[in-house]
Amino acid sequence: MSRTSLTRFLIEEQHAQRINADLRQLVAVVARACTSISIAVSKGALGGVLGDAGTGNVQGEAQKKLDVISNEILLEANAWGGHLAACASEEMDHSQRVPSEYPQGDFLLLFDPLDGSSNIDVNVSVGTIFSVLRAPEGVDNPGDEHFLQAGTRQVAAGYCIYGPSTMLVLTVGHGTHAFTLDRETGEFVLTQRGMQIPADTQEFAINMSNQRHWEAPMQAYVTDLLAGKDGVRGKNFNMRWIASMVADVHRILTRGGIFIYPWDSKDPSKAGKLRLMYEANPMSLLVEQAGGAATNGRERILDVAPEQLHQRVPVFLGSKHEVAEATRYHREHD
Ligand code: AHM
Ligand code: MG
Repeated sequence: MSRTSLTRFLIEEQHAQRINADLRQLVAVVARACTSISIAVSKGALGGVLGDAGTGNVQGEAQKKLDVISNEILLEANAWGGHLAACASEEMDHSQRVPSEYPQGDFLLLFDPLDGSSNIDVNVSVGTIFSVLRAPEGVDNPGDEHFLQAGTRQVAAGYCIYGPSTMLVLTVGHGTHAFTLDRETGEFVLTQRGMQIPADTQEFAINMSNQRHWEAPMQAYVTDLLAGKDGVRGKNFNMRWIASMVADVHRILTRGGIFIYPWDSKDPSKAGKLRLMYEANPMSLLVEQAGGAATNGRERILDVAPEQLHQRVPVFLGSKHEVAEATRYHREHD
């Protein structure tokens, strides 16, 4: 049977009028950049790319060499194609316009160039997460404020996971589809069309070491999960935490589960660790397009009106009945 490459998939999406030529090119360019990042990541110690870069990002987090390299690869790949107006990155203080010597496009690209980068030095899966918005009509030189659009406005979102195999998981708003990188041909090949997250689960993913910092409804919810068959939930739950959102979400897209990074009292915003624009929104769109759900404990993440580019948000996503249950604990507490 003939294989469907990412190139063919995107052309067929264009023929079906689900994307235009510029968005097709944008996704293809991001996929190529991810292939380059995959090569850099897989070299490991042999490429001299492990360890800290000696710099910090806008959140005050230490940057790894591969955070910086991945950011550069994505910026460079997207600069000159004519499909983009500006980029914003978890690793940059402010958004960056396409240099004026290049043609300007209509789209805004946001990315976390290397998510889970604390895992790089221990050879555990990491990934790139991206989200695509349209520049508001009539805006020639988009700045940070033009990126502040709700997640429902995303026209595409995806991630690339650098694991035992490199996979691209993509939505353009019509289902969530997985592609596997064929390292011999350098081509992403469609390996799962229309991923579907089971509605029920017995698996949760959370960093339990933060438990004492959580708010009351979250404490109550996890206590009931841990009580298993003997508690109100009447079934046992297993726990997994890779500390790479891309890898944890990939597991959930594949076999179900709930991923949680809740409110906690450690950070001044109390909103947990994850970023709305670079992590929560694209993952929420992918999960919803696969039949799952994503909330911040109270409301749908995709409906949150962003106020800042680097804003953080609590995240509950995955199997829809379990996300509804966790959300119910929070709503009933309020
Ligand atoms: P990063 O973007 O700086 O890598 O941080 C995000 C990562 C997520 O991939 C992961 O879910 C989370 O941080 C892990 O957090 P913790 O270190 O609290 O377990
Ligand atoms: Mg991240």
